This record gives sequence, structure tokens and C-alpha cells, in this order.
Amino acid sequence: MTERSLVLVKPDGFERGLVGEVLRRIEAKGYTLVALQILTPDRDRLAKHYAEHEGKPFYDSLLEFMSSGPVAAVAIEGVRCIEGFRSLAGSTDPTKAPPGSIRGDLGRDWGQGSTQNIVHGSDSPESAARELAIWFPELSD
Ligand code: DAT
Ligand code: MG
Repeated sequence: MTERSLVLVKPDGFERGLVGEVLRRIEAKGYTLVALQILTPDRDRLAKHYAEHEGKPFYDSLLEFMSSGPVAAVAIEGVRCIEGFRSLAGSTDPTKAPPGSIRGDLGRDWGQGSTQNIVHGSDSPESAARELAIWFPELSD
């Protein structure tokens, strides 16, 4: 079934000029780009986006990092693209993420307070719907 997912190229990826590389991998996989926006997210938006992590030790530094500069927010579409993009991204810790994945090929641990790992991808259909409404309200019915 065709579905949509939210991808973010985080400030570390944007600063390193990796937006094109991430989009290239999404398109090479065969997913469609539905919407794309460059913006520096404010803390209100990030608090909504990362509500599940509120209260965790890395939460404050995560919001600090994510609001530190421009990100590319991308709505993608394709059959099983939620699961598929998570696979393209690789696991959360870029040191352990497998080579071949975005995080495994392009990310590393910089020793910061929150893990910097190039990309975000929605982790379930429920998360995708919730997150797309936060970043692309105009796409919602
Ligand atoms: P993912 O981005 O793989 O879905 P997540 O939702 O568990 O991972 O966490 C959101 C982001 O928060 C993650 O991309 C990097 C950061 N993070 C997660 N766990 C962390 C930890 N234990 N220490 C530092 N940063 C962490
Ligand atoms: Mg997550």
C-alpha cells in the first residue's frame, strides 16, 4: 500500500551539504518526493515532533541541536516507504549503523550531547501521520 513518511535532513546533514545525497538515495530507491522545505525549526515545532522523548537525558540537547540551523523537511511517498526509509537511514547510533546506510556511510559520533545522525525518518504509520501534520499541514485532508 502506498504511504507517506516524513524525512528530515538534520542540521548536521544540511551543513555538510548532504541534502542532495539523501534525496538521491530516496529517489534511487524509487520513492517519490511529495514536498520539500528548507527551514530552521523553532522549539515549539520540535517539542511537538519529539514529544515522545520529553524528559529523557538527551532531550534538551536534541532540541538545541535540531534548532541550530536549517533542515530539509521532505515528504516522501511509496509502497512501504516508512519502513523502507528507516532501512535506508540505518540504526540511530551512526557508529553502529551498517555501511551502505545513510547514517553508516555519512554519520559518525562527534561526542555531542545528543547523537547527530544526519536524518530523521518516521518510525510507524501513526508517527508519519502525526509528523507530516506538524511539518506539512497543507498536505493533510
Ligand atoms: P531515531 O532517530 O533513530 O528514530 P529516536 O527516535 O530514538 O531515534 O531518537 C531521536 C533522536 O534523538 C536520535 O536520532 C538521536 C537522539 N538520541 C536518541 N537516543 C539518544 C541517546 N541515548 N543519546 C543521545 N542522543 C540520542
Ligand atoms: Mg525516532
